Amino acid sequence: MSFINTKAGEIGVKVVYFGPALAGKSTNIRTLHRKTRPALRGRLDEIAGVEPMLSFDFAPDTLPRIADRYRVRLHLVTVPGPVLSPVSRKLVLKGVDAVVFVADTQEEGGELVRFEDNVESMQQLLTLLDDLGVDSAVMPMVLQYNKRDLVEGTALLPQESGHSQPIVLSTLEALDEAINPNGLPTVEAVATEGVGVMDTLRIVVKDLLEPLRAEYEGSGDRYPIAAGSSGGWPRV
Ligand SMILES: Nc1nc2c(ncn2[C@@H]2O[C@H](COP(=O)(O)OP(=O)(O)OP(=O)(O)O)[C@@H](O)[C@H]2O)c(=O)[nH]1
Ligand SMILES: [Mg+2]
Repeated sequence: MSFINTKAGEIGVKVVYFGPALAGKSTNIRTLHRKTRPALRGRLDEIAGVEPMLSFDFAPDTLPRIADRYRVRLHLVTVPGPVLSPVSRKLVLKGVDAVVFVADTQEEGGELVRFEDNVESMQQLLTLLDDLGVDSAVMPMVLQYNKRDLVEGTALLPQESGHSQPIVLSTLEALDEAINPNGLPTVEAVATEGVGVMDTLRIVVKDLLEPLRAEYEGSGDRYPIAAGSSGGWPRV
């Protein structure tokens, strides 16, 4: 649910990075924080502990203003990795405007991520959105297929990972079939190297602009504002 800050001249939207443990959600957020200009972004907030979370906000200067005057400020937040309690994930999802689902294309090896974890995590996401009354069919969502640098059959060095079994990768076709039946946009990524990270965010934000315009420029119905008008009151 977006919110308007008239004093700052901004509309805030919440983009949640969801996905199974160790898929690379935090790496995405850290990379984005590093790559954005300090003048445009807030501080990287980190909550440590058993349910770690990361967040920061960022107002891209390349986005068009909404209702001629409001900048869009993105509030990017990760859900906690270990699924101790779905309640905390649900709380993070409260008020969500868009989701980046980070899937791990590594099936086995090293940190032992499994194909089923992606499937379970997607099911959990859809259930939680439903619980929150969010229509997942219309909410902007992008799937990021991460860890595309890993090479099938090679072994991670024991000192890096603590494991030495060979890496098995999920095929993108199998993942698409299992977690993307409706053909959401997908981006292949290597979050540790920054590959695909900006592209993922760009796609989801592009899909957010239309609903924001509809909401604040009243393009639909009750309180229409003339196109190009700078004096109208946005609908809040
Ligand atoms: N090889 C490779 N490793 C990656 C990539 N992205 C993340 N990792 C590694 O995967 C591990 C988990 O990354 P995180 O970003 O902490 O994952 P997360 O989804 O935030 O994990 P939780 O918060 O525990 O759920 C770390 O060791 C990362 O360095 C990638 O693209 N390639
Ligand atoms: Mg994390």
